[in-house]
Amino acid sequence: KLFNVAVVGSTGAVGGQIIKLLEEREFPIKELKLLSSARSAGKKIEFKNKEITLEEATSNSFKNIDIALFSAGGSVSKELVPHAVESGAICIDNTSAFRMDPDTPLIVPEVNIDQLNDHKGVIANPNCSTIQMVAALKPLYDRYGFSRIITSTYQAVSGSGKSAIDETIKQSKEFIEGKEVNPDILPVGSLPVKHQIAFNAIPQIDTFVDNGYTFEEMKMINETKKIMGDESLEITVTCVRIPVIFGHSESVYVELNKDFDVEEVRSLLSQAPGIIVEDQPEEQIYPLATNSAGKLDVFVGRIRKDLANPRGLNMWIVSDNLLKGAAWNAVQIAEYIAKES
Ligand code: 11C
Repeated sequence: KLFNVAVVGSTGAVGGQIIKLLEEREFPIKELKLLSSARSAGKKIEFKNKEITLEEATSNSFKNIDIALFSAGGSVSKELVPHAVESGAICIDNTSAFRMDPDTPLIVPEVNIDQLNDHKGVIANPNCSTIQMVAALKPLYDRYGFSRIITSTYQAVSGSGKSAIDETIKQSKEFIEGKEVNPDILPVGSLPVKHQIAFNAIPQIDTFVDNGYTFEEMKMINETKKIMGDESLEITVTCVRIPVIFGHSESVYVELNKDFDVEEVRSLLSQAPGIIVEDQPEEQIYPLATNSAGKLDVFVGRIRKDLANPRGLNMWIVSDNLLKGAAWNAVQIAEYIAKES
């Protein structure tokens, strides 16, 4: 069976990767509609050696569309997803607009693909930093159980879009040349205060909510509970932006409910879908953001026991935030939908 597919947000960092993956994975497409803002409409993008002209995304864009992949920001999704659903499309939404809606499954295929069909037209794709963490935690949850997770993230600027990548490179050059650095976008484009990202670490991703945590941290906490199907999980997170272009890194500490052996954890994770263990400290082998860029997997290393708590486990989890963290997870969901149709 072939599908009419629409991509909303075609010119964005994630949209571009979605289009590339649809082509590389030979997704069964009858017609591909590339949608964008009015500003980008009329531009052309190559797909399978043919040029497709971008059209402005409007409420009328979804007639005859079977699957629509959204990554144009939460407000666009809130406005257009209901129209796409009404037109009969299954929407895979990469924004935070519907993630916590009880009628919307929040899917990481390696963790909860069994919930795929519980949708009412919308399937949500989780936040990038959540996806890579739960993909690595799920095999441990099933084998040992756990209730306490403590995570610190080291997140790439591409998570904040193309303009944040450009800003990081521009600031780095200015800094090296001894010129004045004028931050313009990070940490949050819409807020008045900006901070230098070049040669820096910014402990703020997204806006603050009223409990002292950022929205990014709250997403990791709430989405993890929903995906793992365990509201009792105790999770605390600090999210930090660092001047890496692609690939989020995470230091994750988890207290397991049973005794464990480090070698057994390595073996369990090595066999888990979508996970690659890179963990040979004596050879200085561990996951690196630079090595994860362009790959679909989640990389896990630095697996070791807490010296104070024998049930405490530390790991370093890395993945390309635009791929498994966004475009690949979304296309993977689309592949499951296609397979089941
Ligand atoms: C970042 N995690 O790195 C964010 C980007 O909710 O899908 C993804 C935002 C989201 O800035």
